[in-house]
Amino acid sequence: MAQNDAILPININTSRKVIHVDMDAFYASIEEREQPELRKNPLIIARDPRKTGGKGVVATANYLARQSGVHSAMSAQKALELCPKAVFQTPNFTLYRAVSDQIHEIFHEYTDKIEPIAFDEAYLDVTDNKKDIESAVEVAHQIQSEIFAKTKLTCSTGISYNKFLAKLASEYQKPVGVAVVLPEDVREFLDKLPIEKFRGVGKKTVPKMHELKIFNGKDLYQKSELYLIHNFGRFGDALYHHVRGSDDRPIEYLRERKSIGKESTYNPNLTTDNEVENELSNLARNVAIAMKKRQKHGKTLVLKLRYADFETITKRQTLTEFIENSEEAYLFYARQLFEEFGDSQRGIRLLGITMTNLASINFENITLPLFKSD
Ligand code: TTP
Ligand code: MG
Repeated sequence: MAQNDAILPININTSRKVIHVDMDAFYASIEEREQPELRKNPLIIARDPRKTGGKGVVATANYLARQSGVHSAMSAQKALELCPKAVFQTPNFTLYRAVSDQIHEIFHEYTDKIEPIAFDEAYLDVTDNKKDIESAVEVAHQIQSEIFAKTKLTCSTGISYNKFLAKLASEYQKPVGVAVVLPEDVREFLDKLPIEKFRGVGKKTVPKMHELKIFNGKDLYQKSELYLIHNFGRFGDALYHHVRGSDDRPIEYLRERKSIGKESTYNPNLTTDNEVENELSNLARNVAIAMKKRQKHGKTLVLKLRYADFETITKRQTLTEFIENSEEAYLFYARQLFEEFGDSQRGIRLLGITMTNLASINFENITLPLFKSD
């Protein structure tokens, strides 16, 4: 052990509790749930290559089809050759997206620190969770049960103190797994891990690793930081840290916000309605971009303006329905408020548009466009 310590110059933060959740055969399981008779067949989620003239790629396949060697990203034609009995199902993204929203709602019961990676995959930081559950393994179990109760779908979860290890853990016992990697088990777990399982070691890197006689984590661990940087550049440095169980990347979540807005100050002041219109249009566009990024929409628009003499007023307009998330819609309501309460001739030094009364956009509350594009 002392020997190892000597080559462990890095501080490893083991205080976080990270869960990686990944749904099992996601698209395929949803289709099986919708049409249970599909369960007994190999099922491939792709357009049928017999109907597309051989085009298309496999999104995913159920586990039965995977036994024949079918996998994601393979051409649908090749999949048909490997598994001629398979049923092909055209993907229904609207449905998958709705299930993804449902899963995220469940995550939010435990934490808002959620980093989505794909429709069916996310990292959760549950170090401080909303239910004050001490054990991250317990949180993972609860999430898995609740997802199953509400969607009839299974997932696998991996728990550890960083993202790299949590993800490896979730793959470890797929499907329907809950696997944990504790700090004291990291060495053993990573020593045995085939090199191709390390994050970022893809098809191109594997042959080079093998040339350097690196076949698993144990081989990788023997290499110095300089050696890995020399051979793999910055990625080599990441590997050096990962194989020691160190990965400080944070869970990159979007903070829940009560309002989203943009404002600008003007020097010289704006003095004409035209200038105001232009600036409101810029603000409306930037608010629409920010709202889209967070997948939000809102019912209230707030216009803020400050005059040359520093008098500041805010006026709001609240609708019964969500306001469509677009530059045009925000500009429309901001302009209405300005026409009613504003006066460009007094000189305007600040304008702001803020949306409040926010909710996540989902399939029940989606808004219809206000303006037709004709
Ligand atoms: P994955 O989680 O990679 O696969 P999976 O959920 O189908 O199976 P597993 O049990 O191994 O996790 O991807 C999630 C979904 O994303 C998958 O159901 C289909 C879609 N997908 C594609 O459309 N193309 C791809 O190349 C991959 C990898 C996934
Ligand atoms: Mg998955």
